Amino acid sequence: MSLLSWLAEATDERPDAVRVGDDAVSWPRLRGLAAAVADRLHGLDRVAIEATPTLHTVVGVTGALAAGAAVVPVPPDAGPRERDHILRDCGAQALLAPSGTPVPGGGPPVVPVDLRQASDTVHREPDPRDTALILYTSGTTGAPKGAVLSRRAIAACLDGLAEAWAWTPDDLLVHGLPLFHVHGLVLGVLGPLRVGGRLHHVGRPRPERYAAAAGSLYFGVPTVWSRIRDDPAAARALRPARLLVSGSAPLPEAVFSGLAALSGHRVVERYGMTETLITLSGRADAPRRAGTVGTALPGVRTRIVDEHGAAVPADGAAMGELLVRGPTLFEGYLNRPDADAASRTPQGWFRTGDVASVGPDGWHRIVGRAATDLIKSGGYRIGAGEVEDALLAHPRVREAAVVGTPHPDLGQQVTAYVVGDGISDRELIDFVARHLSVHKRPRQVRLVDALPRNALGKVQKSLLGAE
Ligand code: MLC
Ligand code: AMP
Repeated sequence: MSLLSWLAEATDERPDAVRVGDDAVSWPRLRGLAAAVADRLHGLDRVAIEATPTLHTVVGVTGALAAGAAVVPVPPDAGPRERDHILRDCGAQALLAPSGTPVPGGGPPVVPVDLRQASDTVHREPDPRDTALILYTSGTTGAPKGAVLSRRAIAACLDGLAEAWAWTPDDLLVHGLPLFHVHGLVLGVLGPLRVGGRLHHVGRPRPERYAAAAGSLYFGVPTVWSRIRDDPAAARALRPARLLVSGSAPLPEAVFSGLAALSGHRVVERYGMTETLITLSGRADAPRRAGTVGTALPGVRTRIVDEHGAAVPADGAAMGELLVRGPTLFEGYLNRPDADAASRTPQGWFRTGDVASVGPDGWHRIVGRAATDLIKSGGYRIGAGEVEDALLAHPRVREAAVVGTPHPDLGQQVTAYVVGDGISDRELIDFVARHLSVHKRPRQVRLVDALPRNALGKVQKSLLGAE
């Protein structure tokens, strides 16, 4: 069966099967546009794409997948440092982007996606074990790593979610999430192309755009749901929907209950990672409980262990690190066997780094993270080390320590403590925003005389308000 099985077969000619911003296409038209992209990419193994929230991205990703290439989304606001790293590390042979897009020296040729060009070539379905996506994601230190995701892992994830959420071709999915991560791209674009059901991507996840879209199924990160809760007219407009889903970061209980009061919906929460795709979720046909991320999806197994690797009791209270295994797991980090080995136990469980508890009924709660150096801000995963490296590249910065601090809208915000010479906080925020993706910039910079260090000289982040 094709990875994008619904798209491969759909005959429905309605002109708005897939709408992104102001552009819309029918299923057969999308198939034809993607086939034209696949014709041009035929024979390539790895194709990067400038992942703007546009129909061009949907067509480009679909076409590259049809051609059997591994797709590498590049965040459109990635600064030169991040873009250079991604393109070099993945060895992309082409970059799908508007003509004239600058590429670093020796970078791949730019191939534009042309929404006027369709083809009726039927490309052979690649092996399910082949790579579908390489998604770059932050670790605690260094530059982002490419997580290699197979076609069958994505298929397993989407089929599990379709079952849990009763997602069918009758749904209209609405969201406005970025198209370079699991949430917006895998669930939010490949989901409808496999499961069926129309898609309306509203460009950016603004409350009034969600309200106006009249969808049946909505996806958002907690920051989006909290902004909708704070806009009662938008929240009330979601009453006719079938299901609201939250993920990528913890949904505060006050947002859950505020939305329930205004919209009549108890949001379904699900949990996942770039490396594991979605592994736990609430269900459409089960009660929703605030503060929990539900039960294991089909084929997924979980284990919660103490610091010695021993399983903690499934009593809803004992906490430990969450380990997962199952058909949705990634193949490994590209070019990083060291990081790969460290991410799994000798028995093959993936270490999520999240601290969790599980009840006797299999309901999981995520209670925190084991490492403080991974920050979740607005649903984006941000490595403290990468932001520190960017700050240290500024000639007047001598020392830098980055932590996540509580933020009412974003969950956590990136806060930087900097020792520098004659430099302003604004200058440093803009400097990071120019070199890395804009969402990785510190929201606050505190200029200090010295960083707190222990006797071994290691920065004591717990004294800096780190969560
Ligand atoms: C601000 N801007 C700057 C700037 N400061 N530009 C240049 N220099 C500066 N110093 C601009 C930005 O470019 C942007 O412009 C605008 O200001 C706001 O930027 P922002 O920080 O992105 O906006 P904000 O409103 O705070 O974003 C909130 C948000 C966003 C919720 C919309 O964080 C978001 O989309 N989050 C989703 C993350 C996500 O999908 N995560 C899933 C990971 S997968 P402009 O022009 O663009 O408005 C995963 C697995 C799983 O976790 O379980 O799902
Ligand atoms: P990413 O790799 O960007 O997909 O981020 C994965 C991380 O997001 C996980 O390790 C969790 O820390 C966090 N996360 C995702 N979904 C949830 C959720 N529902 N509740 C709490 N944390 C979540």
